[in-house]
Amino acid sequence: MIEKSVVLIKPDGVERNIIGNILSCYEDNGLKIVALKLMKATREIAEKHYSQHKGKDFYEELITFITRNPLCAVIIQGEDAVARIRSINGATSPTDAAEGTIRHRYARSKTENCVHASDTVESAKEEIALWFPEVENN
Ligand code: FUP
Repeated sequence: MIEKSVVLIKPDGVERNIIGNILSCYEDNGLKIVALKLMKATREIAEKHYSQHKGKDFYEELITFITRNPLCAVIIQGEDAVARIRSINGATSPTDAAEGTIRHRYARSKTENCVHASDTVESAKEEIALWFPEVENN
C-alpha cells in the first residue's frame, strides 16, 4: 500500500544542522518527500500532537522542547511508508535504537531524539490535518 506519514525533524535536529542528513535517510530508502516546511510549533499544536501523553511525567519537558525553536515538518510518501519510516528512525531512546537508525546516530536522549513519525495510517491522516491544514488529505 502506498501510504503517507508525517515526519517532524524536531528542534534539536534543526539546531544541529542535520535536516539534510536526516532527509537523505528517507530519500535513500526510496521514499518521497511530498510536502515540507520549517515552522515553530505553538504550544496549542504541540499539545494536540502529544495529547496522548498529557499528564505523564515527561510531558511538560516534551512540550517545552518541541516548541523551543523551529522544527521541520515533512510529509513522506511510499510503499508501507508508516512502518518503514519508523524502522529508519529506530526506537524512542538512543540507547535502544538499532545501529544504522537515525536515532542511534543522532539522538541524545529520549526527549531530544531528533525525529517523530506517525505510528499508524490513521494517525498520519490526523497529523497531516494538524501540521498541514493547507494540504489536501483524502
Ligand atoms: P515514538 O513513537 O518513538 O516517537 O515515541 P512515543 O510515542 O512513545 O513518545 C513520544 C515522545 O515522547 C518521544 F518522541 C519522546 C518523548 N518521551 C520522553 O520525552 N520521555 C519518555 O520517557 C518517553 C517519551
